[in-house]
Amino acid sequence: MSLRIRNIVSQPVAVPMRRPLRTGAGAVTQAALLLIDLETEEGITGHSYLFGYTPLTLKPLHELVRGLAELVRGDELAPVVIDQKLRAKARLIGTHGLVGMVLAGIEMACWDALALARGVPLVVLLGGSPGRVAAYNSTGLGIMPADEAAAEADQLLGEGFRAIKIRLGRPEARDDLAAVRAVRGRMPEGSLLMADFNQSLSVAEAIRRGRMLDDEGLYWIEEPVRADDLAGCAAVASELKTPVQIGENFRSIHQMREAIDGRASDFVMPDVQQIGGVTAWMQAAALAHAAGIEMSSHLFPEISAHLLAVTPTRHWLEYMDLANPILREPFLVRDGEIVIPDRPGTGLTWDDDAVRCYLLK
Ligand code: SMN
Ligand code: MG
Repeated sequence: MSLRIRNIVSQPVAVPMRRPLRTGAGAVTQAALLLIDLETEEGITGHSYLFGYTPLTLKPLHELVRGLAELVRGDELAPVVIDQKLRAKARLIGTHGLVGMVLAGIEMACWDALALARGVPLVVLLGGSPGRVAAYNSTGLGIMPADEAAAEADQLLGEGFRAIKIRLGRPEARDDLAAVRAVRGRMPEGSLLMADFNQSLSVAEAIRRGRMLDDEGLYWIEEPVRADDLAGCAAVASELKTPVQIGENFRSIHQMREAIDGRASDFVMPDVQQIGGVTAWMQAAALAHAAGIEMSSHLFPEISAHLLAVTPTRHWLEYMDLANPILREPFLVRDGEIVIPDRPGTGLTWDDDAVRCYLLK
């Protein structure tokens, strides 16, 4: 049975965060989400959401969804074809930034609707099977004093995870070091600590601070310098023993290919929204596979779980709970693994009462 797109609508919500997060690139205190519903003539509705980083982006994103929907109304629900059509229409303005985010959101909603129509989880449509994916707890450990970080690490591990991530980039390197040591001191043998600078350092400073941290047992150092300075990333990666991780700011598979070609990092972690959706993720997974590089996810744990399950070099899923307050059935975490729900589609459905409560007017 083929489906036809009837309409694509969206709702901007500002959702409270369980643990507001201070990063080296500013604080995230509420989750600015755009909930997308792709309605078909046949009555099946696909869902996806975008993360707007700040509520300021939500109205423009909402307007872009409305405008782009006009271009595919009545079209057959074929995610790759729809995506190619919309990308061709957006070629002059380019497919980065807010436009790129909306293209990815529409594409993800197409895949969800298709999986719903087939009656299978997205992972099954992609050739995999539902199961569990190893996750690290990224819901806290913002930039905060060392003793508070240690206490928060206890909470994050207490949720059953064996890997967590700390944000770094305090004004003084010694304060980062103190926080890492305080957190490490609370972690059981065999558990992993990732660290994220959110692009806050110069190349020279990243090498200096990286060397200070090199014997602290960090599993990776993420985005030490500007994400688009691939040569700078490569310089840092070649100087440090600790693996360097980048990817949440890859805006296309082409940028990811440049990063891999330039040996900008040891690991990669695309963001499904920024890389361009499900199809782009699968292509990114092929690039990482061909290069023999471990690939993790960034945000969007719900759809990323399906995608990582069919990613040949799958590494770690970033567990964030940003969308939980507006989900009817938040995804379960068991023993530090996210459980891919054995229900059709991605498994995203909105809690309508909560959505009404957090709707941005
Ligand atoms: C991050 C990015 C965006 C929002 C919150 C946190 C961070 C991460 O870079 O990798 O989790
Ligand atoms: Mg990051």
